[in-house]
Amino acid sequence: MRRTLVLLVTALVIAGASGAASAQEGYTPSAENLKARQWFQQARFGLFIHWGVYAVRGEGEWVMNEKRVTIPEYERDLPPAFNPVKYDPAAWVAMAKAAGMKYITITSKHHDGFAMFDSKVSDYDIVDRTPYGKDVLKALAEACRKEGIKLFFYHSQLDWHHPDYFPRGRTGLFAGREEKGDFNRYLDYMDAQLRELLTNYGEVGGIWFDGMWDKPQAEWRLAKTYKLIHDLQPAALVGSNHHRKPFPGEDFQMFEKDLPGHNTTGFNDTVEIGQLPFEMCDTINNSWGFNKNDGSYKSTKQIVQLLVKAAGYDANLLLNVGPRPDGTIQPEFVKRLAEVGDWLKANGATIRGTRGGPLPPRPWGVTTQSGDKVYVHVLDWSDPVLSLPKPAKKVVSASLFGGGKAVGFTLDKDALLLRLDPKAMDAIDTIVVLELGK
Ligand code: FHN
Repeated sequence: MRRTLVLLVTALVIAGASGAASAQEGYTPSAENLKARQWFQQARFGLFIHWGVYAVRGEGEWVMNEKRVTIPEYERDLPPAFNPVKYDPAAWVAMAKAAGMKYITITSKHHDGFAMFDSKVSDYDIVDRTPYGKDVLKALAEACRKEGIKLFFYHSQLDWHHPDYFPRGRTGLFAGREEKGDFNRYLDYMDAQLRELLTNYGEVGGIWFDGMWDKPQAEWRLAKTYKLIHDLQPAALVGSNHHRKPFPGEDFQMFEKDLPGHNTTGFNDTVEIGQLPFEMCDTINNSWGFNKNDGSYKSTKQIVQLLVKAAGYDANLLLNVGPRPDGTIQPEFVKRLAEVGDWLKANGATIRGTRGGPLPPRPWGVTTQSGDKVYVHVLDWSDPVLSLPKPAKKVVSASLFGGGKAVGFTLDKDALLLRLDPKAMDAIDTIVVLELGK
């Protein structure tokens, strides 16, 4: 699956960029939007939630395309079986908060085209087609508002269900749709659902688009869609997972499964780094949607180090869970999020509210900074001396974060040498605080 996805996305992205042509040229972010971008950069950590009727199959969110399930089969088998009676949005929000997260990004509609909210422009939604019959996004929005957690909506531009998503892209070719349709009618439908999301759920943190890579040649009318969002909610941040340089009208840049500028996935090779706030998204196991067969969980140490590295790259980490069809979140995810939360309770000041740098990321770790403090995050180093380029400002003191134990240091012509006591090294992240003077 992953290899096909990588090849697919790469091929698509390389296939050229007409989408860019229709971006929001001349877009000037509003004062509210710039303020929201600052908040976003300070937040550093969010919860990604891939939830939909595909959870019923427990084979991830691409099951319709991978198992070549036709629309009639999908409609017959999944929505009628989706009844999350144990869904407790307050518990989800409490879990995110305890993990030290400041926002939640949930799938309002994924590639299968099924709306996880009460849409008036389609009955292919959770209220009209499931025994559960309630708007799970409405309940989550309320729970978030109560706890001061911002809510973002992931929205798939790619749609394997809508008849007017035509000409088809490279996916959704086994859904059994007729070879005809009007793409602009599909985009009208998409804009209508976006209007519902930005009108009926209170303040929305932003829209997380995905799927443009399915038809990069297409005329996506981005200017119209982005303007709609900025007009309805000026502070809402628009981002699109198109794996290219941000288009005018976008307010943040995301990187899927890679730190900014890296390309371990194969589909981040066309990404150009822009000037917008960064966000990296990743899974705890290897799946976005609930996958009962996927036990390849990252350790809590790996997750914390990912969060720290992301901060060192001046990026947020949006960490994913795929809830089960009954509405619960599997214990392997809950346990790791709680442990990350414990780590952040002790060390959050070295991540949240900081910017990446001043030193670019290194093989041994990263730095984050806030005011005259620089946090040196030693993630992978065992020698007693660590050499860093000499900071521009004078180093007044060096000490271990949390305990304040002094760390010996020497400044020579162009290097700062930190003397690290192996006994004081932390298994996850040894944080040396440098106080900088004038
Ligand atoms: O196809 C999607 C996938 O299902 C998931 O939503 C990820 C999340 O970033 N994005 C796409 C793959 O690039």
